[in-house]
Amino acid sequence: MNEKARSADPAAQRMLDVVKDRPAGTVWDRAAAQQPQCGYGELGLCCRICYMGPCRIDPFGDGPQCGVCGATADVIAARNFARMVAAGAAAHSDHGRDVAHALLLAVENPKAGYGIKDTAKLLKVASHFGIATGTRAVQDIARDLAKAALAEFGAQEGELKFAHRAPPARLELWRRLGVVPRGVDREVVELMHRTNIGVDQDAENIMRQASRAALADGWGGSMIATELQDILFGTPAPIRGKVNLGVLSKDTVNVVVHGHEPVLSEMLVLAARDKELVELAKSKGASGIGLAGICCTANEILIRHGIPIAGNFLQQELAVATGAVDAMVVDVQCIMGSLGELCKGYHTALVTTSAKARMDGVRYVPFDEHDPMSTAKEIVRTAILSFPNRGRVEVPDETMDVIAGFSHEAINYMLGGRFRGSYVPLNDNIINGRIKGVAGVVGCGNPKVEHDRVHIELVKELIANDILVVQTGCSAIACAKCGLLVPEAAAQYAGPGLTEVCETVGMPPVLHSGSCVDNSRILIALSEMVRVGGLGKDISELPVAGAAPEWMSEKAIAIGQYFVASGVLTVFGVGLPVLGSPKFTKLLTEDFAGSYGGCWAIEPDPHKIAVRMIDHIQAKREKLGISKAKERVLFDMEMRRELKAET
Ligand code: SF4
Ligand code: MSK
Repeated sequence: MNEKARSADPAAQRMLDVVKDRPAGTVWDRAAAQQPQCGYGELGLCCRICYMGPCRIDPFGDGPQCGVCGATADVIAARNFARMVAAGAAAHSDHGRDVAHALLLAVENPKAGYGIKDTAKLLKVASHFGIATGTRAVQDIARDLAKAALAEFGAQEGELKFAHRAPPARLELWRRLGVVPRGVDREVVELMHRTNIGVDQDAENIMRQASRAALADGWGGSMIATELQDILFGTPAPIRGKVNLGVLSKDTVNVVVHGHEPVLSEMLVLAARDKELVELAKSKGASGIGLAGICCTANEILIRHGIPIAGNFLQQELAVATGAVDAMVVDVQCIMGSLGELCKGYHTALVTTSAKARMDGVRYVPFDEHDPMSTAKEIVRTAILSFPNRGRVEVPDETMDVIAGFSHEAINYMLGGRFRGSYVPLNDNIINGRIKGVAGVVGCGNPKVEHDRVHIELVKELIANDILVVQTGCSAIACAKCGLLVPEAAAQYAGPGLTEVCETVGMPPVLHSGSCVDNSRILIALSEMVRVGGLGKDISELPVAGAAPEWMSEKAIAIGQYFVASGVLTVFGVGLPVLGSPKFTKLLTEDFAGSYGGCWAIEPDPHKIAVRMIDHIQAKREKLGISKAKERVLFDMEMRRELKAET
């Protein structure tokens, strides 16, 4: 596979050329070495849940049609899928739990250095939890909120508080279906129990619990993470930043943060500005200290501080290969196991910081939550000391401007003004047809498909059809790199209606809403669109759709399932490990539409994903009676070739 076919990003292509002959290789080389990958696994037909197995089902019908225990293809595929939901929900929710701990710490140990940045949001979120506010001290309200949020993880009965933010019709539907989450941990544990050997052997019933666990993620763990992070570190508002490997300055000491949780990176932002450390960096010949991010930690510090992003998931190794990363600091999730060996071939100091995510042979600087600044300073000092050891530095030139930070509140203010913030203008523009609908395009990168290509082509086609796109995670980074997340992109790529709205408000046609846990912001935005009125009584009636075009993580599956269970058509690119069971596939892609009003779709081709989403949005418009005949802008081969040439 040549470098061009591996990535649509010229900076990544350039780095792939640079590392071509290096023994360490990259994720693409390892993906190639894995070919052909296990067909049973691809189809969801392999089971290793107990040690009578591993078992596999013959998809052609000639070999075994059930495992040693008698589990069928339907049950095996459903159990595998449900366990991905459980793992994804656990990851997001454990993040949420840590943020709730940080909020408690902010109150109980002010010396730790965390404070309450957004008091208005504290009061609002406290009210969702039924916590008295009035004239009470901020610290007391925050303490109560932190404790109430922590209690949401261990609750055994009842309903998660944030589930009540869903439109009443949706909440009622969940109640009828028996999927309103109780406690976050309870739903994940029960799902793991039910997918053990010899427990739940009905795919539909397994997925009922999978929905409950997924909803516990989206409307529980992830939403707690997002909301409490905003309270602690500030609610994002539109902010300008830069993105791509070119942000790594050759002259500064560069610290790259990678992972997901902002509790340390927030301190690194301050440590990188510390006068003493800046002086130390200068004494080693650097012009200063630069901070940049990879993956979702990058998104977190971009949306709050405008800190540049060096790249998305598939670029983590390429960043090290520039030779300009003096320290890479990682916490949890999406950190490639190859980094340890890779960094040994460069001067880069790799530092793990989470007790939950250590790497064999890699330096561990435990994150001290009671004194996070000293951890942050130690890491920056480590980077400064490794700066003089730099070898050859080859940083691609590419950088791109990005406007990020479109939280639910920011969208509110932007559209309705600071004092009468509201989604009314958004709904009005959807009803009058300037904006056809809203699409969430999110998720990872995957070497099974050309890096960034599917994200970019899909999003361009959506905005050309006047569909406002909201993004998070590595998908947002992919589109930011090719210039879609700036206001000027509207005139260049968007349809006339969307362009008019964007130019009036001064916003990009593609809104960056944050990290993976911030998909919960999209849930809140959808609920708000319903509440404002004119677009039906439930999320499933809205002209909206979602996609994860280059997904790879179990977290993406949890996200997909909570969007589906919230009533949204959700299209996954690459593939889905369920196709070995036609019955289970039908449950996900057809039957769910009947029960939840949202369902999965599986489609690797960006153009076909776009067609599926646009047609869905159009059908919803027709149902709402707001459809004026307008042809879909069909991207013919010529236009698609032009797209390819541009990216
Ligand atoms: Fe095989 Fe059943 Fe054990 Fe799975 S649970 S490995 S299908 S025997
Ligand atoms: S970081 S989960 S690769 S989006 Fe959230 Fe990116 Fe996917 Fe990790």
